[in-house]
Amino acid sequence: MNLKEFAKEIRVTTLKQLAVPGFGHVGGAMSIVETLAVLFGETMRIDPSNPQWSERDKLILSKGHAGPALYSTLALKGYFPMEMLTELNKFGGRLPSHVDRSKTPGVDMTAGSLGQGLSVACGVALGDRMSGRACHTYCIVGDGELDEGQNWEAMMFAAHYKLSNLTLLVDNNKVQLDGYTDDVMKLGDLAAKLTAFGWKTLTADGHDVDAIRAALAERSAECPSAIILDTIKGKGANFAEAAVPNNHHMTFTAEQIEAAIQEVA
Ligand SMILES: Cc1ncc(C[n+]2csc(CCOP(=O)(O)OP(=O)(O)O)c2C)c(N)n1
Repeated sequence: MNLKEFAKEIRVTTLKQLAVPGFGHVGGAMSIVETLAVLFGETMRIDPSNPQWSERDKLILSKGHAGPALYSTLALKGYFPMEMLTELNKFGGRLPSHVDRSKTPGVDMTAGSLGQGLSVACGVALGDRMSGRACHTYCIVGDGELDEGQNWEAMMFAAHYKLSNLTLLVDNNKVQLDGYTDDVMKLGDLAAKLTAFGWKTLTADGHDVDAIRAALAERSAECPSAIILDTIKGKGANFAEAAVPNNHHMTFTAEQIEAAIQEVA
């Protein structure tokens, strides 16, 4: 699969999806597009026709508000029909604003209250190992989300249990809900901190599929690995990129979406 093309398709599909309600978490959805393209396009062992396959790799989208990007990816991979994407944020629909594993085929964790995903990912990875399953668990967190202390407990846990079947992907877009992460709570040298916690730590341009792929190839077989992805909040949606740092949740017009699609395509 051409991962650059797949990323473009995810981005355009996400913009079209968000156009239906006319509002949503465009910033944090756009910053993880290339990550999802690499994971679902080539890295993860999955079977879209069998989302509950016990031998599958799992994705824990801890920053659950980025659902629209994941929904586009899942639809494009055939987990559910493309027409279902019009259900985003609809009352009683199958694509809630924040991801819900009981509603959407292919979603592995219900999220929305930030900071919990890495703990769940640890449990899933340890459970797979104890059950003798050669599965890998991927967990995407936001940089702002790392303000939650539970993440750091999970980091210690993963290192202690040498969870080499766990990969943490940090969407380091430098912005959170109400401002720059550096202004709200500085993360400092995140790579050094993760390394000190016992992780193999890598960095990559989060909008370069080849760089993400190269970082994945460098992961450790002995301990958990983390990839800190340098990203831009709202990447590819020009109206959202222009609004940084106020692009966490936005309203937008059909014309803005159309112009952004033209720019991406
Ligand atoms: C426990 C908890 N506290 C606060 C919120 C409200 N909230 C939703 S998104 C967000 C910002 C998250 O920032 P980041 O993880 O950097 O996400 P991104 O910028 O990638 O969208 C906050 C504070 C929440 N969902 N859960």
